[in-house]
Amino acid sequence: MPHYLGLDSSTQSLSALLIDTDTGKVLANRSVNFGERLAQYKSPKGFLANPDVSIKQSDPLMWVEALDLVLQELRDEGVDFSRVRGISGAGQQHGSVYLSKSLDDAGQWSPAIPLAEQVRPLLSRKTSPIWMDSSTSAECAEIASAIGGDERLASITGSRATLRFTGPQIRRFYKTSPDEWQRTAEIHLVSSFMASLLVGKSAGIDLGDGAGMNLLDLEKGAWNDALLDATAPGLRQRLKPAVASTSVVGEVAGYFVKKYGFAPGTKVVAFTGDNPSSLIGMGASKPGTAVISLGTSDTVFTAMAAKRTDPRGYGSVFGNPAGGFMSLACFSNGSLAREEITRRFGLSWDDFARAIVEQTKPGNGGNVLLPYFVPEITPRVLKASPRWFGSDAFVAGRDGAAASRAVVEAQALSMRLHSDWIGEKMHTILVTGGASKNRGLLRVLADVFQATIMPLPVSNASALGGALRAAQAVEACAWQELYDRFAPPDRELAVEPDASAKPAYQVLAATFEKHLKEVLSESRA
Ligand code: XUL
Repeated sequence: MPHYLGLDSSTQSLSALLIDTDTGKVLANRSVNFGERLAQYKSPKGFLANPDVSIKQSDPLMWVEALDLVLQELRDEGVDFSRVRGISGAGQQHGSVYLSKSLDDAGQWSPAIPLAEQVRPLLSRKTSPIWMDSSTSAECAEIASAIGGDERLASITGSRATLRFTGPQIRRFYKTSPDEWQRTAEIHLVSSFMASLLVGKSAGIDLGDGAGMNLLDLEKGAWNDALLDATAPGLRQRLKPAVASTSVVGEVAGYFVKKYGFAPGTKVVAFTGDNPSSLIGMGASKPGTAVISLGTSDTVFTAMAAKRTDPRGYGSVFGNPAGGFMSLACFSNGSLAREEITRRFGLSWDDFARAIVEQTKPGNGGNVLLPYFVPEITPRVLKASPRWFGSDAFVAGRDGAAASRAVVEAQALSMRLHSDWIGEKMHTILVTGGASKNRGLLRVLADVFQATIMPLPVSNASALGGALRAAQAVEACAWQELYDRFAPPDRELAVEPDASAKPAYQVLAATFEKHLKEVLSESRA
């Protein structure tokens, strides 16, 4: 009975999911929430406080400690790791980890000492910039100009110079911390860092997540020399060659064999980004099915038949771990914005859903919210600037029901508007993530997209994607076989669109876009 382990190191938690490929069962599914379980890192939402709101960084040791913690908990729960044949996983995209020594030269981890204590002296930079960071406007402009403009950059890497992407982040580090830069021997993404911990040596960045760096030539599947030079001198020596997402990057390190009982020789498959991993976990790696992932950030993505780039410049193209490419649009005001509304109005998630389904109607009586409680990625809004338009009670913050519908309608309209470049009508949309069980949200998505919305029964698609990727690489089986067993959409949970909502959303979309234009021109001014 072969077991496979999938891990997902995301913004707010580390999840682990164990599958049995014979029975098609998920055997264990556990998460360690950083804010709750590792409060000593002072990162209640997964990142450190900073007086400059554009700076969002995390302590990478928090991710290391969470790995020990989740494995410990699974072992205590009775998981027999000796039956695991392969491990893979994912990390929040774009975040980077800086080491003073290549992990190839760091020696073996000692099982007698917690892993975080052994990694601590290897960090050349104490904190990791993460995807929520928006402090790299100057670096984006410099990189784009050095390469001949944003269009050219997008044609090579699939994305324009993007604030949260790793290349601009690396350039900022090189410019602002030259001494630490000199001490840096190796740079990892969160994904390749987690894989490296597991194998006890340096694991390559995979083509799926590597595409989120503004450094990878997508067609060639290799780092682009001109971009490495435009980003920071000596960057090539600090990056291992990128690897295919299906590569085995090594065998599990002795630390995990001795401490948790993994079998020696257990294979570790390259880790990828959480969105590419969810594409697999949702069984959506063939073009034709779109996915909406509702998490700290909301994302809309789909496997692409051919590479295309977003003319508005917000969307990205990443590698599809099953081969080819995928599109992605990322919205930073996802669950953070929804939580802000429930907090302000003292609503439970049930109240929030009821407000949408029972107390308000499509179009929300003309009440519109621009839900930019934190700087927004899509479209680019550099300063938090929520705006309320509509009735006096709504604008004065006295109508919790309208506010609940307004945040979700704005998110859905923005997702629809900013994923039109993908060029395919979305008839069926799979939904995953923490909020994917909320019937209020699902109703609005179905009506705005006029599509069937299908939640996936397993809530952690990214960790599941890791387990499926490990199984596919080790057993060389067909993706579809795995999807049939582990990712069959549950048609009973499907939410069908209500055609009578269409006119209300035509009107609301026009109002939303008008207000959005005003905010964007202010943000640029
Ligand atoms: C995608 C992105 C986010 C993170 C969240 O480009 O920045 O979705 O991957 O973990």
